Amino acid sequence: MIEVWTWPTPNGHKVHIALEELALPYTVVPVNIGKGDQFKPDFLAINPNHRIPAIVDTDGPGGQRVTLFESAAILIYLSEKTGGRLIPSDPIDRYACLQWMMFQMGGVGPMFGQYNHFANYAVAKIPYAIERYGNEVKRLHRVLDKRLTEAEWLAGREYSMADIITFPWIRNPDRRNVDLGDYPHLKRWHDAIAARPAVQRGVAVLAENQRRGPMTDAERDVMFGRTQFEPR
Ligand SMILES: N[C@@H](CCC(=O)N[C@@H](CS)C(=O)NCC(=O)O)C(=O)O
Repeated sequence: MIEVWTWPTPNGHKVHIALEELALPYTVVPVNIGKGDQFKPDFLAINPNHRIPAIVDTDGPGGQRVTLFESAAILIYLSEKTGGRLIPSDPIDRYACLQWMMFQMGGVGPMFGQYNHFANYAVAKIPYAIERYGNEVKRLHRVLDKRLTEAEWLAGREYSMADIITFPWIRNPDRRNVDLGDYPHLKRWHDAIAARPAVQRGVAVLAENQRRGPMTDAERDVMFGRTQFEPR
């Protein structure tokens, strides 16, 4: 059985969606990152980087217990656990899939996250930072839109982990001040993924805990304060 230590954020949703698409049984361990659960010893034992998502598979390779953090590593693991599903077997498409997964991990996630921080969470509004990351958000949308003019899916011909890892960052475009109508190919891709029943189940995991309204001072302190630099 796979335990998913998670919270309803884009990085958490990637793993929920992949598990649903693969129809793998799993249990959810909520890690309330606004309350500081990511700093608790049981979670730090799985992820010393104190970020969700992480998994524990009690039935890993050779029946061994496996723990994993970093969402891309988790998605590759889940694919391999199921005989390579959701990562194309054709070598060209396979490398395209890995390439776009890295693009999400190195570009989309960090840049969108920084935009969100400076535009929505930071107490001090720093115009340079908001503009810098806002430009990056738009540039990355353009890169994805262009890719999707030449291929139906990010990896090429089939829906794959590259789409699953990117989709949670493209939904809710209002949070990034983005109009998906400006990126018609990306919108076509988004709408096709959003309609998948497994995706709908994945984004519903822990949805009742999703933040509504502005971040409280206590949450801000946990996420961006001293605790961030002095994990317990
Ligand atoms: N590169 C990591 C990023 C994980 C990440 O940033 N998770 C966020 C939620 S989306 C988190 O746990 N934040 C808690 C904190 O900042 O203390 C991954 O892809 O798994």
